Amino acid sequence: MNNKLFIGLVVLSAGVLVGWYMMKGQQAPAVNTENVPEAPASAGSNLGAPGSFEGSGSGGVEKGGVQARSVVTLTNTGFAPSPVTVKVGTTVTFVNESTAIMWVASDPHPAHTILPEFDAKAGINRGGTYEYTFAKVGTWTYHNHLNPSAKGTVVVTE
Ligand SMILES: [Cu+2]
Repeated sequence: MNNKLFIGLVVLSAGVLVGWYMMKGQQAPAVNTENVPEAPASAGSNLGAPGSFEGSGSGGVEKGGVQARSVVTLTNTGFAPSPVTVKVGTTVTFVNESTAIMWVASDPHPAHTILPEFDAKAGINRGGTYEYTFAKVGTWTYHNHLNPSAKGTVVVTE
């Protein structure tokens, strides 16, 4: 009896979903256009860096893990890429693509004391972002304050 109503609802829902995805797609590049320095081609100081910081599939990853663009995505499997290596002064954008609320904060949980300013100080919904500009050289570990088993590392170099 209500087939028409049901089909109408399905079409409406699909439209809303498509619209949401398009908006989401537009947000991601827009936040990366400011304050992200281009990595110079002559990153010679990283040649002898110990360990391998292979990113997990992000298009912006260069050899050695130094990135011109710095975006870390939280999905239901955790933060990626991690670790990520950036130059001091780089703004890293954390994008919440998980199905839960994201609260990026520096270790240790729950005190957040190794880099107290590196703390979203609030939950960020799916599709939202948190940006932090790393002004101090060091290896900064962090976690999702609302799900502390999700961990990540940002290595900040000169
Ligand atoms: Cu915490």
